[in-house]
Amino acid sequence: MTVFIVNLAGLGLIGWIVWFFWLSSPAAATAAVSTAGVQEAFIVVKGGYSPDTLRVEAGRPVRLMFNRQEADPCSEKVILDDFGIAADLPQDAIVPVEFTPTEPGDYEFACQMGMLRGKVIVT
Ligand SMILES: [Cu+2]
Repeated sequence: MTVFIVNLAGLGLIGWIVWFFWLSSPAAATAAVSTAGVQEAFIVVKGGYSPDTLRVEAGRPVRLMFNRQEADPCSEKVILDDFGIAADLPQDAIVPVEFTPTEPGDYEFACQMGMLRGKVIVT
């Protein structure tokens, strides 16, 4: 009986781990709208983008402020192909990247090698 309970607890734990790491997607951060009507979001670059998913509205300017907090050359550029943007991200600086999405959709941003990824969900 004890063995059975232990197995059940183990299965429950495995299920939780699978759910937590693979199935649950973190809620997308919604960009804050400034008084000038710009949708602003602050993104920390450190082994990835945090947050890595942003929700904005079409037809309004977006300003993503990238703050790279690492020396890893992997993340020294951020590319937004759909908007023709390639920005250098000096370490510890805050680099604003501005564009205005006109069409709803998912727009990816990534480092120059495509290893770090994030996306802007335009609705
Ligand atoms: Cu990279």
